Amino acid sequence: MTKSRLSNATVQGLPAATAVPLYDRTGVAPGIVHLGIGAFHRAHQAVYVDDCLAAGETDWGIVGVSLRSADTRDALAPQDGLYTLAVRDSGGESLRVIGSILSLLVAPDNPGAVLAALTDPRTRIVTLTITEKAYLRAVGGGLDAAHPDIVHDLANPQMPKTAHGFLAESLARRRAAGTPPFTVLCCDNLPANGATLHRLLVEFAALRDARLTSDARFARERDASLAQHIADEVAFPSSMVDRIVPATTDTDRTRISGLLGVDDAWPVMTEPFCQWVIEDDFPAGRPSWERFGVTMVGDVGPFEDMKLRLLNGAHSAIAYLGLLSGHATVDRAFADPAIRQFVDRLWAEAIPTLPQDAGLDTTDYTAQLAQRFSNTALAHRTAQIANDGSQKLPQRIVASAIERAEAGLLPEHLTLVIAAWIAACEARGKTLPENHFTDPLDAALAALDSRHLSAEETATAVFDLAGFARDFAERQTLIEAVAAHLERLRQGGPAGAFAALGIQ
Ligand code: CS2
Repeated sequence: MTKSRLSNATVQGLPAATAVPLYDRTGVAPGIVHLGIGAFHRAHQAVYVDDCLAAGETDWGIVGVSLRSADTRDALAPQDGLYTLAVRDSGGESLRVIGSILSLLVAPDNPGAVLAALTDPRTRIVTLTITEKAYLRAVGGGLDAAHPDIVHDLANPQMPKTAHGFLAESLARRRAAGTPPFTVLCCDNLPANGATLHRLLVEFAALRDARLTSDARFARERDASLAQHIADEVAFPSSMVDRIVPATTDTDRTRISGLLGVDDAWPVMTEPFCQWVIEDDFPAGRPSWERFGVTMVGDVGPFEDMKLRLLNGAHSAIAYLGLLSGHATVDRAFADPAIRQFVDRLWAEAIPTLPQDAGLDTTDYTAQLAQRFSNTALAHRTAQIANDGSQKLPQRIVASAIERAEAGLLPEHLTLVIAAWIAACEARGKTLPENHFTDPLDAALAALDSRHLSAEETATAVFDLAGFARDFAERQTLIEAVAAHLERLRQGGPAGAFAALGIQ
């Protein structure tokens, strides 16, 4: 017999051990539109919002938007947006059904519905987790104006595909209607993420202004510069988000549905740890997140740097060195004594690049990270973290390497992570499955690989392609260090590279 589905109708009948929304979901109004409704959002921001809704702040329900695939909408719409959050560690698993997602939209199916949600006066905050590559930055850091999706969105402002296109069009419509702008809250792992998105969106809006000025169909907008409006009147607080969220597997789905007694097509797995630090700049109002563990601050920079450089930097190291050493999950890679020792040394190299006067406790932080990476109940796949290295390494690894080199020190461990990324890319289709992980630079990387270049030629070409250390005077020193590691990885694998660092 097929089980019934998790939904408003079945949620109150779940086993008592599962926490469920106790507030009246029909009384919740949408106040937040979230772009990028993947597992991370559902294990993090949506949970804090669920807490606020349960406390009676009923104006902040979430409209979830996928910019690409219909998968999440197809899984959750039949469940009235409900899904199970499974918090797992060696002590067991606790289940909670989250009710904060009121509806789901798929941008390619219906861009008009997404624009309608964004222009709804009740929408006062737009949050984003669209992954690093969806910000469409060129190698120099500015907007990639030649990207086909940007070209498309400039030519078709009312049928956008990108986050930039949706934000610009909806902010233009709100201004035309006299509706105050929403606050844009970036929740991706980018440095100064709010300021970065602000800068990119102003660039996009300037291109759009220029385009509309020359197009008779949009004469109405001629006098009003959207770029200026976004630059002056829209708030883009930065935020640091942190929770480890491995991709859900079919085994997870079966186990959770068994525990619930009803089917949940897309439960989300996560760890007990959860952190959100947000710059407090919300002119249109916000939920009282601070009541539920969110830290509201004036400057999120130090927290962001510590997280990107210590957590995410180590994650990338574990992913690439783990893959090259045959470890499928973070906990197994981290239990490998050589990788463990390497990560300690990587932290020691990166920590001096963090602000010394911001009250960061890096000893406590790294001890906590070591515990989190050892969580055997998560089975966080190294291949998942390995995706999009060209977009992730600049803020996780290259930025620290540049600062160490500026201080006159050779960042031997940081540069090994870059070499391990290159070697792991080269291993695909050989010792690793062909598409074990992917990268926006895959076509160019495959072309490089087919030329069988020396380690130094490869490192130089990869730095050029990815724009690593582009404006750094001592870029060549970093390239040579990466090349030396890459040569050893090619010859002797991770053991060879570790031996040169005195790691057994
Ligand atoms: C990971 C992050 O996949 C990755 O690149 O490093 O998703 C990481 O798990 C989160 O940032 C943790 O907050």
